[in-house]
This record gives sequence, C-alpha cells and structure tokens, in this order.
Amino acid sequence: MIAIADVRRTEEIIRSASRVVCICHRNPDGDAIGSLLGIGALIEHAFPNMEVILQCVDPAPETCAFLPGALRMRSNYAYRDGDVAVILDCGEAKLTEMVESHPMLFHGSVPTIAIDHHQHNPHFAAVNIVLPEAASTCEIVVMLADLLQWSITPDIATCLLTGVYTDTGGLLHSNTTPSVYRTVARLMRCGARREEIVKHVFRTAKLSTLKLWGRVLEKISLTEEGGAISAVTEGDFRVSGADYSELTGAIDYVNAVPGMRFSLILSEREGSVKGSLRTLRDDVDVAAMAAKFSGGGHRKAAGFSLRGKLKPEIRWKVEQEGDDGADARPT
Ligand SMILES: [Mn+2]
Repeated sequence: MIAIADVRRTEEIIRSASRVVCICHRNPDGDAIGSLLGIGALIEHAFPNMEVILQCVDPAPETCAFLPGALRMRSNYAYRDGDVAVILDCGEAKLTEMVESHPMLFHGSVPTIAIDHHQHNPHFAAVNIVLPEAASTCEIVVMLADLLQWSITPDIATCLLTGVYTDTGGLLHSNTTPSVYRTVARLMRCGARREEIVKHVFRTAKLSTLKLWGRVLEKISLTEEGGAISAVTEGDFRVSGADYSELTGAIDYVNAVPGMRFSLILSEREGSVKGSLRTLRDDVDVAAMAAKFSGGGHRKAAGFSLRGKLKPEIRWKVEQEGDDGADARPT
C-alpha cells in the first residue's frame, strides 16, 4: 500500500513545480522505460501546462523503441530552478549515473519523488514510494495514478503494461502475484495494446541475439553439484555480433534443464566476469551463492561480478569398464 501522505506530497510537489524531470536507471529495462514514459505522460495529462522531461543516461533498448514517447527520451538534462524530479525503478541513487553531475537532486535541496520496488532501496528521495512487494515499478505507478485519479490513456497503459510484463518475465516469474494480474486487468481495460508488446518485446529477436544464445546453449554443461552452467567469452560476443545486453533472457533456457538445483551463465566483459544465477527450487538460495563472490540478488535470481577472465577447462574422468578393472586397483 502507498501511504496516503506520500500520495498527497507527490501531488503537491508536482503541482508546485515549474518543470518535472523524470529519470530512470542506466541500462534501462522494460520496467524502467515503461514507468518513465508512463509517469511522464500521466503528469502531462494531469497538468496540461507542465513541461515534462524524460531523462536517462542510456538510450531505451530497441525492444522498447515502439513505446509512445520513447523518441522524446534524452540524456543531456540540465537543472533549472523550479525543477522537481521523479526517479523511477532505481534501487540506489547512483543507478541514475547523475549523482555527481546533478548533486542538487540528491542532497535534499530539490523536491524529489522516488518510485521503486527494490528491496534494499535506501529512501534517498524526499518522498519515497517504495513497495518491495510490487513485482514492478510500473505496478506502483498504476496504484499511484488511481489514488490521484490521473487518467490512464491507451498509450500510457501500453507503456505501463510493458514494465509489468518484462519484470515478471511475461507473467511467468515467481513474483507474479494476484496484484500483478489485477494490474494487468486494469491496464487492459484502459486500452493497453497487449499484442504490440508481445510482438516487440517477446517475439522479436535480432539475429545476433539468436547466434549468441546458440553459443550459450551449445556450451551448457551439468555439474555434479546439480548446476547447469554455461559461459560466454569476449570472442563469443564478437563472433555473434551481439552486445552484452543481448545475453538477457538466455539464462531462462539454461535454467530449464530438468532436475538441476541451479543454473549459471558466466560472461566475460571488459576485464571482468559476470555471473548470473537462477533456480526454480525453494530449497536453493542463489543470493547466498552470489554473496560468496560479493554479489547479491534474490533467492531465485542473483548475480556477481569478478575482475578477471574466463579460462577454458576441459575435465576428463576415467570410468572403469564393468567391475573387473583389477589392474587399476592398488594392491
Ligand atoms: Mn523494475
């Protein structure tokens, strides 16, 4: 639940602004873009004379370029007196990549509103609408819009449904609560164009992505500890023509091998090795596994990053034929 005092305060801050800058995290995903474009358009509808800026240090992923407003996103926002900020889907202030360049937004001098669903959000804004039980930031934006009676147009609903879909892996992840389905129903009634999202986000893959995934799948090996493990080197990225972001989603296939306790993809990137861990089991905590490598995350999805390179290693094991290998036994 969103505290009613936060709803009122949000309304006051935006009403008193001369300009609103909406900001999402670096390397934005569907939830970051969906909530950024969604809240921007909601504010513009509620306050027709308000200037709204959509800011992110990185561009939207191509899969989200179809969303209304995506082309308005910019990365060169300059602060002006009277600006207020709405910061979306950022579990930490530094994920905006603007703490150094725009200190006034993070030192309490400018009214800021953070809307987020990450568990360890340190409440860095003036108003913090942080609901860790929400599966996506877009879900919280829908609740806020309804509490403020801001109208949700079909374009806005399409942006927000994108975030709900991407942060739940198409309503398949374990965070898909009854509240998620209620939000989906609400957005579809508002005219969200579901088939457009399915087509662009889930049924479109670049050739380079498919080639990279092919290398990931080909290299899966199963360990005695019950892990399905694959690894991609800088060379794999180069040969497939894929960038790092295109690895997203491949882990769900590695994690699909039946009977495994966990899955892991190791990927080389610029002098470090990134590990993505997943499990489908309730008795395995991949966050604890990631913590051993100074990483973190959730029980069922976690990651870590280490300085270094991947070194290929082929393991051979000699198996005795039958039980008559007497020669091999110590006497
Ligand atoms: Mn999110």
